Parts: sequence; structure tokens; C-alpha cells
Amino acid sequence: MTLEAQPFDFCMDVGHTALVIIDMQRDFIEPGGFGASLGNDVSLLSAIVPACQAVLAVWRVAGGLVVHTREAHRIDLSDCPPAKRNRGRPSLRIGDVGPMGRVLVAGEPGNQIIPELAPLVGEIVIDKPGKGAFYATPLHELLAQRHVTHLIFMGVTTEVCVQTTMREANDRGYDALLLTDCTESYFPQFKAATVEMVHAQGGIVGWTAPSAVLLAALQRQAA
Ligand code: TIU
Repeated sequence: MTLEAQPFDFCMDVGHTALVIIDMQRDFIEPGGFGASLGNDVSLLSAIVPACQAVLAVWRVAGGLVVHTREAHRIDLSDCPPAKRNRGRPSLRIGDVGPMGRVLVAGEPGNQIIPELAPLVGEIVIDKPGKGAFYATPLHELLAQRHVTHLIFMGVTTEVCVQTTMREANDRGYDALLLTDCTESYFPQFKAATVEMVHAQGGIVGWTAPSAVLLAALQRQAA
């Protein structure tokens, strides 16, 4: 199918494309989590949840591969560099006990994906120690095994984990599309700048489009 995107059409087929949902975790989206502890207004991020739900529902019906990621460290923090833990002197450090359990530690309540976008059995869930979902994870191998060549991105935050992962994907040879109304930042100007820098220079990192374009194409295909 062909999607009208920036900087030009994005051509893909569902069988070789994964929907990658980055870090839609309670720690980033709900009050009292890690995002809030960094001084961020988390209400900005929850606004994209309905649009993400709509895409996920239609993508599942189309039979597309779904990948969820979580920024999650091992319980002994052996995969958390001290530089990451200590940066910025936050009131809550990674591994400290906060209102939703240990911050960014696998298995803790705050580390879970929000219920509205909870993974289904059989969907890929990647726990990642970095901002990019390819660093120190099996993601590339899992996608290669399934002959995935194209990625569609949603999630948070646009300029941190989403952009880092798109750049990693670009260097690994994937064509990637960012759904502009399904990603958000604590800083609206950073989201806007990221969307522009992804599709600038002839798609130097990838493509961008509103989710309505994908939904319409999937509905046309189903008809
Ligand atoms: N998932 C993700 O983007 N992690 C962050 O820490 N983002 C911030 O913007 N802080």
C-alpha cells in the first residue's frame, strides 16, 4: 500500500512491516512516575493514547506484527550505567523506590505499559536499557527472522526514545514512518523539530504522516 507521507509517499505491505510502540509506560505517562520526577508535565503525553489505541486496534485486525518496548533495567541494575543513574541529580534515581515501585526496573508497576495499550499474548515486548530499542536487545534479529523491512513508529518521547530508535533503524536498513499524532514530547517544540528533522533532506531518517493516512489505507485494503 502507498501512504501519503512527508517527504514523499511511503510504500509498504503489512506482511513486512512492524508497528513499533515505544515506551508507553506508566513511568512516563502517569503522575508519580519517572517522567514526572524529572520535572515534566506528563499530561501532555496521555493525550495521544486514544490515537495510539485506534491504530493498534486496526493494525491487529489487519494481522500486522506488533512490537512494544519498555525502558526497563534489570533488578540488580547491572545494565544501567552509573552515568545514566546519576545524571542530573534527579529526586528519584533509576532503581529507587517511588510511588509506582522501583523506577525503570523490570516488573515494577510503573514500568508496565499502560493498560489501554497492553500487549496481547504473542506480541513482541522488548525491555531495553537504553533510549534506542536496538541497543543491547534482540530486536533486529527478531525482525529479520520475520522478514520485516518497514517500521511504523508510535510512542514517547518523540525526541528521546522514538527518535533514537528511528535513527538506529535507519542505520540498520529499515524504512520507517513516524505517526505524528501518535507520538509526543514533554516539550512541544522538540516534537515539532523532530518531525521536521526526520523527513528533512529527502527523508534523511524516514517518513512522517498523521495516523489517519494509515487508517484509511488499511480500511481500503480490507474493503
Ligand atoms: N522513553 C523515553 O523517551 N525515555 C525518556 O527518558 N524520555 C524523556 O524524554 N525523558
